[in-house]
Amino acid sequence: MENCIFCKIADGRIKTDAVYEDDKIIAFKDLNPVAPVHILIIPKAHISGVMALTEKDKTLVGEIFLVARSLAEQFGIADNGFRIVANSGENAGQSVPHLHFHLLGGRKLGWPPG
Ligand code: DGP
Repeated sequence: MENCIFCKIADGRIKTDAVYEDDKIIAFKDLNPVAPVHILIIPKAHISGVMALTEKDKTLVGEIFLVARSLAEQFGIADNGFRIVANSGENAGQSVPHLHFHLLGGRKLGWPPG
């Protein structure tokens, strides 16, 4: 996608310090962190959000969760707990229309979310 900010990060048009990368997935620190650990995990291919997922994405989503699990260990938040969040649509505050999963940890996270 020509003007998608996360596509630009995924294909290197915008430089980012990736904390994980393979041929299908990239993870990088959120620009506006809301927790001591706040990482975004995204598919490199453009998928606009959760509601655009199809059967063919089942393996990809599973792989994203395994990346999240691994990053939780790497960033030292596995033991105390963390949250994985995918905002979908306006009411959830999705601001970037490219599927992304927030990995949040390093502090007590309130529930329910605001
Ligand atoms: P959401 O509200 O779920 O759509 O979250 C989008 C997140 O993306 C938000 O926390 C800020 C982050 N973000 C937006 N643009 C950039 C960027 O260019 N670089 C990085 N690292 N994060 C970004």
